[in-house]
Amino acid sequence: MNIKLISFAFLVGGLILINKHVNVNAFPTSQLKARQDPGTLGAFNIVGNSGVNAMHAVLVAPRKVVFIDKVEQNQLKRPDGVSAISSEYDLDTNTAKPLGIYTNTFCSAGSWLGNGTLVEVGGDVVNGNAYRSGVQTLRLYDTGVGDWVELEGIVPSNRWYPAMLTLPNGNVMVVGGSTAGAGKNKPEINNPTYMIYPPPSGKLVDVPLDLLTTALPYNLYPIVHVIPNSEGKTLLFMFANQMGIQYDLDAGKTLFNYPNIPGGIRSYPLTGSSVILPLSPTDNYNPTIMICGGNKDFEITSPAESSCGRLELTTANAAWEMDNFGGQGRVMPDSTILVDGSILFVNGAATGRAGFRSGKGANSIFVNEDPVFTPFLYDPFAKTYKTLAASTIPRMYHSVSTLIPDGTVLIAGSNPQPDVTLDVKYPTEYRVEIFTPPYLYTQIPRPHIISLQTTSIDNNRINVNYGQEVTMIVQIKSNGSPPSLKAAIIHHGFVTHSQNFSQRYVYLEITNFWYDSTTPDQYILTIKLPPNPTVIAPGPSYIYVFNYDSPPLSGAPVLLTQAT
Ligand SMILES: *[C@@H]1O[C@H](CO)[C@@H](O)[C@H](O)[C@H]1NC(C)=O
Ligand SMILES: *[C@@H]1O[C@H](CO)[C@@H](O)[C@H](O)[C@H]1NC(C)=O
Ligand SMILES: [Cu+2]
Repeated sequence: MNIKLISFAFLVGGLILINKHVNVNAFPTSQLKARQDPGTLGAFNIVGNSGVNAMHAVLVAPRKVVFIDKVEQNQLKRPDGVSAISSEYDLDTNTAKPLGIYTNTFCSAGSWLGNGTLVEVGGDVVNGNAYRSGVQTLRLYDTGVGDWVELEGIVPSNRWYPAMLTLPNGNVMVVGGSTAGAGKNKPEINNPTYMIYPPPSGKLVDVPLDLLTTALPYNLYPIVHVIPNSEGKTLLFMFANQMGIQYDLDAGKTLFNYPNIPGGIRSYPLTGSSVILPLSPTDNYNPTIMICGGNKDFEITSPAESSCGRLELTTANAAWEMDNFGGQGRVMPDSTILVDGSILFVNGAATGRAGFRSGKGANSIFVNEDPVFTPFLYDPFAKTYKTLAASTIPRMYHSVSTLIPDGTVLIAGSNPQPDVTLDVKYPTEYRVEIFTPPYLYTQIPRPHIISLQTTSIDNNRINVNYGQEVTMIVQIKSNGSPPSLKAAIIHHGFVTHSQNFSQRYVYLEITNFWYDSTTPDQYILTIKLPPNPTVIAPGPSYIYVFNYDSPPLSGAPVLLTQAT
């Protein structure tokens, strides 16, 4: 079906208008809050082998995830016979194939350019004959090419444990890190600067950032998010240790300091996780950051931090609102926003910090202990936690979690040691799990997104623009009872070390909604995309339409750009 057929059908009276021009004020906030309790706790299933340890994970297509590891002796080999450190995982066949990385990626970062190319930066020094230095390497991955291109030595300073972010103009920002590996950072190896790629001046340069000095020694993998605003300014929330600032990137200056977060330290190796809670047009995308877990002391017996803080980033004099993180301390938790806007907290340890084991075999001493097997589902509206079904696999240092467009969550990795070790209590972990959240167990019919702007949904990204109203055809086998639809756009981000660079969840206004009586179970919707790239990063995202809290069979892949 295409647009012409829609207007034809409308003329012959085949379309029944259910809800014309739902304006922003009438956008049903009550519906956002109404959650179905399906009475189940979800389930983990082990589905395959990641080939390399999943230190980083990034969804590159609806059914494909790329993993990146550090240099180590993985079973999966590159064509030249050397152990691979990056793989592409196919979610349909549950198999991993090696990708071509030739420089040391321990521990780098990544984020999408607005044009849909993934950028990955940094790492560690030369490793044997097989891996060249990665500390000044910039890597590019295009879904069309399906493999890495490495630009060695182009990064002006060494970057180990930097953060990355997609900027509203589509460039990426690389923030901080150290110039060499360290258990925790120190002044001699600190890199208190950021750089932007592609460089606006034509030449890659490092720009000083004071926060990265103030927050020593806990400033690695800093937390960085774009603050939504209607003026289109590039305002950033930057945070490390316990300190947050608002930074004006256009002016190159710190505007003010936020209050310090109470409780423990939140940055590597006392690693916590951050998430910008779902944004909504109903309150003009008022952003709330939530930062969870970490630890108080750099001490391997220290219990993990059992608090989360929520802070409204654009409310004057806002204070941190603290809770007990569902009653369970975690260091290195992963926070994954699900299709219905709830947050899944998973993975991590109840004791210790990020880092490698010392000693061998039975004498091993792990710096992270007491793995937390149970995920918590957090409702950002009710501010409640629900304990879900547990995994059987410890997932501590170097593990990941990411949303898949079918509404499930891929969970992989854990490797608290310098090289592949299988005969220890917490071995190098290759098993990939899929967690099926409770919302997939309801009897509520799942929408099937057939087309977007007349293009059928497959694995290809459909080009859309900020502020655009897009038409979608959705099938819902609702047995006569009317569906209750909501829509959202999700930028899935780049996941590593409990951070999720450029992650974003934004509710979308449904502006029109018809039932197409000419085709059984078929609905036609128009959906309004966010107004500007400070609300959600340009580049690859997925549009979701869900019925009550029941996710679609798959989100629609789009490439979101500014109209030219
Ligand atoms: C996106 O921009 C980068 C940097 O300029 C370039 O290397 C890459 O080829 C571009 N990707 C596409 C799909 O045009
Ligand atoms: C990162 O955020 C995106 C978007 O909210 C989500 O889909 C993804 O699963 C998140 N993953 C983690 C580990 O936070
Ligand atoms: Cu690491």
